[in-house]
Amino acid sequence: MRYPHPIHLYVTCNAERLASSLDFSEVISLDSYIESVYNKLVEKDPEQKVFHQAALEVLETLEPAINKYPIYKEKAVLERITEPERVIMFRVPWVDKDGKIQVNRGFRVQFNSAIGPYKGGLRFHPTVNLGVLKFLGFEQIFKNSLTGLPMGGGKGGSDFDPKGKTDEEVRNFCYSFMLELYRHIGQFIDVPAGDIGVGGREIGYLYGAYRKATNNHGTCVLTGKGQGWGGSLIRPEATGYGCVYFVEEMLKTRKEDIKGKVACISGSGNVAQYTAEKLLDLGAKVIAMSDSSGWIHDPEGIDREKLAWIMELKNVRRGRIKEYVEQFKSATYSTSGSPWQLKCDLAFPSATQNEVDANEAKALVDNGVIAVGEGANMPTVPEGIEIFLEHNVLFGPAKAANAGGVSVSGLEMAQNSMRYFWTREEVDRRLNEIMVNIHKSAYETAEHFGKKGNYVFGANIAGFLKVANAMITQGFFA
Ligand code: NDP
Ligand code: 2IT
Repeated sequence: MRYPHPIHLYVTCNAERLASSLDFSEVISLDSYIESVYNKLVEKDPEQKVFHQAALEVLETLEPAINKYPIYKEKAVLERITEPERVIMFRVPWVDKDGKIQVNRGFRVQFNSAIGPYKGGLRFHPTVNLGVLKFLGFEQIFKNSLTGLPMGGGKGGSDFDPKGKTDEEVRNFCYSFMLELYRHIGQFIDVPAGDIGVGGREIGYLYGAYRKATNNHGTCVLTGKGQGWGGSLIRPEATGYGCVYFVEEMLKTRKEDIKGKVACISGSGNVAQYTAEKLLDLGAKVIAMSDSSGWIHDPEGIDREKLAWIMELKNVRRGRIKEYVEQFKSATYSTSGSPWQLKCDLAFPSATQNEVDANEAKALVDNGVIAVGEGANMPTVPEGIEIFLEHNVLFGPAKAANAGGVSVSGLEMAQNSMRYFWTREEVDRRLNEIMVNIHKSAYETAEHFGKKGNYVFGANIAGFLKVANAMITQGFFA
């Protein structure tokens, strides 16, 4: 069976190069049932390329499970799991600083609620469209299942660009966005959180708008809330810390640890910052970070003081990473290439999808990379993943490696339901335990199906089976 395989989905630090293209020159084999499911997705929405990429990656790896257990085919599980339960799309009018009315598009993709209320972040970025949010919502189904917590998969956001906007403009936008979204969410329905462009500031405005619209705290209608009004300790840190915990577990399988390793990170947002912090805690040296304009290389290492400076730059002043080289003379800044050309032991792509292309994966391998932890969602192109796996690199796929963020969101929901809170140490201990369990489950599932060490395979199948079984038990209409 010959099959189109998306390759060359090439993106670097430049957002404009995000536009992906399909190259049908390369073909792979797929089971005919899986192929027909995939073909229908492409036929139905030919422009949703990143969604096709995410779906194909999962569908390919499910083949042994589908062949072993015919019930999944009989009950049309693949056809159902690739179709969102509901998509909400809405107009978001808001007033800019000049008093002019602007209109953006808002979305919430409620993908799958078989094991719990829809759960997943909101992304505010000019590249957001339905295809991007379907890819992210689809990934979230399996990621949330892996956490072991009762959360379904969803994702939302807008093509609104918070970059360069005043606080007042961001607040106006968030208020208008929530004035529609509030009817569709709730602690037992759908619980959004942050993602690219949505951090503590945006969650604050969204929560304020929710309260104003409903006269209700909603118990836990959003996660990533501030401390003192229902937020969980460690939620800001959780995705980065969790990704490092996952890589630590992968390293243990080779009797290695983080201490003394050299690490490159892409991005300088929430995930990247706390990946760097935990790497420093565990004795690694971080030599590179980036933003969508370029990247910095600091061969002396980004230490705690420098990281604190980056956090202030990005979270308070909202400046560009290139300012780092004016402050710290040991570093260089570049707008071409990427951190992946540097020699490092550990790589943490933590910016956006398709940011590690095949050449960059090859360069990392040639430079001796030992482990890759995907902090971002789907940051490595399919060809790049193949290169890592072929060369025996410990490759932690996003669904497993970055599940720490949504896990602590789940713990925030639990604390809100109890009307209580846990200490920093307690939440961090639980986060670590969840990441250790996700690693174990992905590792053992891959081994069970004869693919030892292939965490892509293990994470996809382990995440899928729990949701698929719930869908079958609840009947085809659910
Ligand atoms: P932030 O908005 O805090 O930071 C994003 C970082 O990535 C910034 O440095 C940004 O640069 C860079 N970036 C964004 N878009 C692009 C692009 N198109 N090309 C190159 N660089 C880009 O987001 P997060 O740190 O929260 O998210 C980063 C990744 O992690 C995303 O893939 C997200 O889906 C994923 N993730 C996030 C979780 C969370 O809890 N926040 C949980 C799990 C996964 P600039 O400032 O110049 O735009
Ligand atoms: O991609 C992700 O897992 C997130 N953006 C976090 C979602 C959440 O609900 O905390």
